[in-house]
Amino acid sequence: METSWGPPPTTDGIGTTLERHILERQRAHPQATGDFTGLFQQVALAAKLIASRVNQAGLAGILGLTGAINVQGEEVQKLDDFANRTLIKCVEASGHVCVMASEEVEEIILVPERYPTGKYVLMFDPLDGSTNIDVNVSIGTIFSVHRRVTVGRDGTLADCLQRGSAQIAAGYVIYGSSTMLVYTTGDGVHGFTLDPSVGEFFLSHENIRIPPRGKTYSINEGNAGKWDKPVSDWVSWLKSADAEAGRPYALRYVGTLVADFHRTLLKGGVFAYPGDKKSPQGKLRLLYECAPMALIAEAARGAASDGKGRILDIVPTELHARTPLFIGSRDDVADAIRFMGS
Ligand code: FDP
Repeated sequence: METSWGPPPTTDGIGTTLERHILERQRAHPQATGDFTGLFQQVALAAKLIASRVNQAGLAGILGLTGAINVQGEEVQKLDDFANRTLIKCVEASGHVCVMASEEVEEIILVPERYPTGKYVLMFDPLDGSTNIDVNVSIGTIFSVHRRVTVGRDGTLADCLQRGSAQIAAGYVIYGSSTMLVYTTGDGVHGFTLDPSVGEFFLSHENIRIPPRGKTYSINEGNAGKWDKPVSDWVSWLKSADAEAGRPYALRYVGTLVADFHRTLLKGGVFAYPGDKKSPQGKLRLLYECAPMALIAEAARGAASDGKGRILDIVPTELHARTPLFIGSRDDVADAIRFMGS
């Protein structure tokens, strides 16, 4: 059965803003200081600033490259750079974090001396799907929040290298036909749609659950020549006809993780970026992409695996570590794991 989404009714008829939603949940924890709500407000502000820039991209002279090469060896787009600077600027002055890390920056990002530090660690992929920026296809921002594990003014690398299951929140923003922010604090996944006329995110997708099985698979088939046999066998199986089992699956691939994951979250199915002969660890980054999406997937009753075990159990050894990823509907991910183990 298809779920139809929309704002849930409120007693005052105003709608539930992102801030109100987080505040109400915080009140359930008497020890809460409001710090977490404060951090979220800054992330949401950055998302609105980025969304506004994305919407004007063709007009504002910010399409194209900066000329720089990032830590991943990729050409930096102007919008990538804008999104990265915006997130850092919005969050660093707020006093809620002790350290940050960005997919675009080689080392950890410390809070300048002029600002206080706080107990949280924020990691983010400021603009996911860079190759889709110039062609007006959905792009996104991904973020992950941990509690610090070190003491002292500044956070350290150890605060960033925590396993995914230690995340206290994760989310993403999709700049698509509308701008949406989806987040979890581990118990339930909630989606908010930006109303650009008021500049607020309103609850539109309450308690999202991934269907246990879907009808689509999402993978870059252009890499098929480099795949290992288990991946080739799995994809061939997904494409083989078995009407009773609902196969063949349809292929959907945007090439922006946020967009491919968002569709999978709402409709079910499986997204994969496996390792291959050239890149055994695949392409996607554990800390900025896979772990936050895995927290969301599991909180929505789906699953996320590297083909062997839970993504959330992986202990990162470096800031920019990569991992193979199979994510989405519980039964579809279980099928993938079965093939990977064969
Ligand atoms: P991009 O390089 O365009 O920023 O990790 C980045 C990412 O996009 C993901 O968003 C996306 O799922 C994947 O790479 C696409 O990679 P391919 O072009 O190799 O399919």
